Amino acid sequence: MLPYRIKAKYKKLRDREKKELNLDEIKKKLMESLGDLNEEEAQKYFNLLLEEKVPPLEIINTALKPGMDIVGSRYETGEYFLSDLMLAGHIMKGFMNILTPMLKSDASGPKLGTVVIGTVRGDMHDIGKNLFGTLLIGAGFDVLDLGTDVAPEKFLDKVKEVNAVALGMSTLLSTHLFEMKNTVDLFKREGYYDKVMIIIGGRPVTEEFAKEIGATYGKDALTGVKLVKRHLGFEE
Ligand code: B12
Repeated sequence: MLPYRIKAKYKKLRDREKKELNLDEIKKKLMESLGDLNEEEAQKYFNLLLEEKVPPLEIINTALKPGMDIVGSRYETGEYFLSDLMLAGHIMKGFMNILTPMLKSDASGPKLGTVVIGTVRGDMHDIGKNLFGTLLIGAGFDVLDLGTDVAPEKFLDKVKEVNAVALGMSTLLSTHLFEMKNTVDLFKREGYYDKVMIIIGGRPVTEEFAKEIGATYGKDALTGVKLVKRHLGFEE
């Protein structure tokens, strides 16, 4: 517990900052401090946005994801190392833990079916995939999340087992796009391709690639959920 005097001083500082910065500036500060891996600053601006009731998806799309893109670019140019990617993942997960319950909150009403999701074999990135799963739950789906590093056979087995209405695959590694094709090809070989919608997403995935392998392309998690709903006849 912070002593009262320190708490009051901190609150005064925050109030001053709130008055001096508009919402767009606070989002930019959050993006930059995440890009700089300055956890304390990032936490401060994140809290300000929550206090201002900025919707969780807006915080993700306009501040957190762009902040992670800065980290990615700095890694690419050699300014950051693997340990920095790990720290970025850790900070981002902390924020997602706070936002996830808010994104799930309107998950009442009838269930729309089960969607199996996972990150392809060899890939450990899961933040975007988890966001997709959370938004699916918020939209009324049951989600079976197979986690990361998922082999094509496991995707197929689970889709069969739970009679899934859709399969969502994620990868952030351009070197692992082929695992998406492997999975779709397995579904085709096993006669399961026409029984389930297959949607793919992640940084290196393009509309063209999705078309080429015979899957639906979700450019982001929210668009992906809308496409699944539309495919099943639930979306306007
Ligand atoms: C954090 C991070 C990590 C963390 C991941 C932590 C975790 N638990 O996920 C760790 C440290 C583990 C990591 C490791 C590595 N990483 Co990394 N990582 C990142 C970083 C900085 C951020 C990723 C992120 O979480 N973004 C935020 C989320 C919200 O965005 P997102 O996942 O893209 O999701 C959005 C969309 O893509 C979409 N989406 C995602 N999945 C799906 C699925 C569906 C169905 C739908 C509809 C939508 C959808 O929805 C979201 C938006 O709404 C990126 C850089 C970047 N610009 O993305 C590099 C990046 C992806 N990593 C990269 C690399 C090279 C690696 C390593 C190989 C490094 C190494 N030398 O070991 C390893 C790979 C380990 C492995 N086998 O997987 C490269 C990949 C380059 C390439 N050729 O593809 C990137 C692009 C960095 C760079 N610019 O060089 N990484």
